[in-house]
Amino acid sequence: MSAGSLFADHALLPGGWARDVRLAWDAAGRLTAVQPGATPEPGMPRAEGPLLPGMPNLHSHAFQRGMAGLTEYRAEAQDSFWSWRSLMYRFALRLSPAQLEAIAFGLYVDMLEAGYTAVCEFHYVHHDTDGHPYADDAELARALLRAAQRAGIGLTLLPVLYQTSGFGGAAPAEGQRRFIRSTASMLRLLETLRPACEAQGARLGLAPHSLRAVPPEALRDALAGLAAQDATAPIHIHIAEQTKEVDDCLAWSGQRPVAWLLDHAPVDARWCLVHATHMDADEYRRAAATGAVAGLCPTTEANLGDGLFDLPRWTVDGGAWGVGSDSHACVDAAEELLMLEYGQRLSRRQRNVAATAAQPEVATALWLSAVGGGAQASGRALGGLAVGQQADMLVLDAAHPVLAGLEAPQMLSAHVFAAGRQRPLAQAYVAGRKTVDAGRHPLRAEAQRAFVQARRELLAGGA
Ligand code: NGQ
Ligand code: ZN
Repeated sequence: MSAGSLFADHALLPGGWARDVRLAWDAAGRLTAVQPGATPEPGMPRAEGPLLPGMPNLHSHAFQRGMAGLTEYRAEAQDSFWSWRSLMYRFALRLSPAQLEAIAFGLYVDMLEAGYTAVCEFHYVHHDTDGHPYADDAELARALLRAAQRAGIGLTLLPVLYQTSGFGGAAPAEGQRRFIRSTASMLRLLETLRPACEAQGARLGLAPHSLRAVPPEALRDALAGLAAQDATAPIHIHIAEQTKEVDDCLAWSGQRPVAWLLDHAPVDARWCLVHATHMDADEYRRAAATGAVAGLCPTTEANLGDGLFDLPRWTVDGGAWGVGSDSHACVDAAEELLMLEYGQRLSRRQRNVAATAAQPEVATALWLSAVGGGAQASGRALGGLAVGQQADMLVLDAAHPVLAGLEAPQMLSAHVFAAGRQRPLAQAYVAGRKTVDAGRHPLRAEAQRAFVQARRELLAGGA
């Protein structure tokens, strides 16, 4: 990596839009200067359009990209999240390490072209197809690390603890055999992965899959073990995605999942509550007050029929949130924000729900909040265009017909709300390094070939 600089006529800083911004970063890709109202130094590179902070993608199951679009048919009389999950398990059971790497590589290249400059990988397919550990227990995690490295995307790796098939210690199902590990083996896996993560600047955290999959003692022991290794590591959990999950948790404990978690775990700003979809008023208030990030995956939550998160109820108490592409039926940061805002509009019969008095431009408000929450959930310095943060940046294509002639905030607004399936993004930088130019990743063709080949193999081998 090498130090660099950029001048932007318009840049979206954490406090809002600024003009004539001079940015500089050091050899590690960390911003050392962000000066509005500056004059460009002679020969300084200029951004071709408005500069945005790159979006951290806070929730990904990379392998699911290989089955995107392939579950949109009637499999049961009344399809649901649970019938989708059966199809997904069948797919997960066939995956080889090489196929995972190819799918993840293709996905991460897509992400970089789609506005995501970092990803949190919630990684739970650990073992071989028989459910036995690979000779190298970290085999599949290493495939993800390599894929991220080759694509040039930032990574937070979250190995997933998975032990039971339901509340109350229900034994795992046969179809879950690749996910299961003891708490001790998880803590060893984290130790094994730490040097590889450090070598490529990836952050290592932990993801107890859900309260359905991790019994209370295991949750407690895993958190204690993690804290002994890294007391500030990010912790992600699927928490209340489906109403059945809420009902089952009530039947087991007398409490709803978010309330149970808040009473039994040290939830704080390290935590990301993924799919905190079903909360009562008390849970919204209490969970927001912990400083945890709500991990919202609007297109996946729509695709799977989860339900709607109540954004204003969360933000009124200062709740942090970010977005993830989760199952990757859609891979586009702007589209997640559009879906999030539209869900709120549909349920409230209002417009511009995420806008505030301080930030009336709704796309700007959405983008900044999602960057802040995504950075926090990533456990990395990705918090936007400010000194000390990593130089993860996007340049809007000001010449694109959807944007041409507009003011900078309108360009972002058009990008989120009016671009349809076009994508007016010109460049992406990760840690100051240009990874996308003219909307294209240099390894796009190679990545797409590998992805298509892996998917073809998986479908040919499929039941
Ligand atoms: C997952 N995905 O781990 O891939 C889950 C489904 C489950 C989402 N929740 C499996 N979107 O929750 O049991
Ligand atoms: Zn998930």
